[in-house]
Amino acid sequence: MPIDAFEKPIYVTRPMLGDLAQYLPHFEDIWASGHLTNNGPKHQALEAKMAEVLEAPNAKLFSNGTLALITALKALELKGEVIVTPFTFPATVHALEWCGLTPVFCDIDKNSMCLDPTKIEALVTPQTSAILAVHVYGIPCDVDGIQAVADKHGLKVIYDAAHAFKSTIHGKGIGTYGDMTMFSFHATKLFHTCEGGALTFNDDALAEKINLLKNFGIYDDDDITIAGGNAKMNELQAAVGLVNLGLIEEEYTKRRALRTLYEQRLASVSGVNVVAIPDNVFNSLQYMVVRVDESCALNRDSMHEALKDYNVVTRRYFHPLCSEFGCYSHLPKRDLSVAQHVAQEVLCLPFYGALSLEDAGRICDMIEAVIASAAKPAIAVAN
Ligand code: T4K
Repeated sequence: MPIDAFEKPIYVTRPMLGDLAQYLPHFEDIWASGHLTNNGPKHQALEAKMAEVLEAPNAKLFSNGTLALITALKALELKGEVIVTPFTFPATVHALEWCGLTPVFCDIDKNSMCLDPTKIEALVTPQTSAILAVHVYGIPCDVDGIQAVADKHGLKVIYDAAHAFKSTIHGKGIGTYGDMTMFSFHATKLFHTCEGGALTFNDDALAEKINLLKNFGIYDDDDITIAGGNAKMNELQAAVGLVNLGLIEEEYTKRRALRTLYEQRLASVSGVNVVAIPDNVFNSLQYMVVRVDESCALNRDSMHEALKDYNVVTRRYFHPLCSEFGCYSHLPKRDLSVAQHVAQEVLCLPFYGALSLEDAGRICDMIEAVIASAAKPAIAVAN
């Protein structure tokens, strides 16, 4: 039986939003106080809660994840070259460029899709100052393997955990690994503040420096001690965050049910493999990623296109690789064959709490239908 397309586009994600009434008391407080930004009471309340939620000794809020990452690189006073994954959103690599650092692309592990620690060492030079790794889709990097290489060569380790809100490894907050970790609270993230982000770190001595770096370096009325920028989260963002923190458990429950449905329905679809959550990990449930391999009757790009006919807008996060962008074409070409292969396979399916199980089931029907029509032998036309 033919399947009807959705009437309206079904996107890869939709922001988690509570009832407007839940946010209004916070907005009324802000209107009454006239305190809109610069470390106001909402900011302070969210920052204190964030350290608890992310299970990290220090958490600092930012206006977005990209500025948080740039601030981390500045705070650690990195120089020269930084070894980085090409399989990420451009912001990861752009942050290096904005700090005058040279990205050195390193290949990834075929299963975790994160930086492969066994490939890092060959890229270390006297100019290397750090490793910037991404817990892609909230799947943790091999943190022990990366730390071992970093310790051997005296390198800093920065993690981009934009997708890994509340993730843990062996029960330990993911933001406690390495020298500094960045989280994104963009509208497309499970926990969001419309735009926003955070840094977590263990070294208390960095806290004041981070505060200065995100507020022009203003030490007091008389002195600026550091050439800082402006990366502060404002009160409206923080208010949205305070409400949204109360909504995430329900969002997890809905996403878990969706994930189970996708896993069950796609288990029998040849060549479409749901990316598994590793053992001993609490996953952020940020994306519903499948890998479309060569045993599937149509390739990932064809599936992405064919689903559009049903009004299903999937995303090919993260294709093309950052190393293939024009702005990085001047960098030396390296062997990134695993990353190139992975970037051809991945597809993020619609995944958000407000998506009904029925609609997710229809999306699975559509995936089956587009594969079946691709697999049909061509009918010979008599002339
Ligand atoms: N590092 C990594 C590994 C990242 O993935 C990101 C961001 C960063 C660093 C930087 O963090 P931030 O500076 O952003 O905090 C989106 C997000 O804009 C971006 O934050 C995110 N990664 C990236 C993976 O996804 P786009 O260009 O794909 O977003 P867009 O506008 O196409 O949105 C996707 C879908 O979401 C839309 O089709 C519809 C829906 N949507 C989106 C927005 C913004 C809504 O329903 N409402 C909305 O308000 O980048």
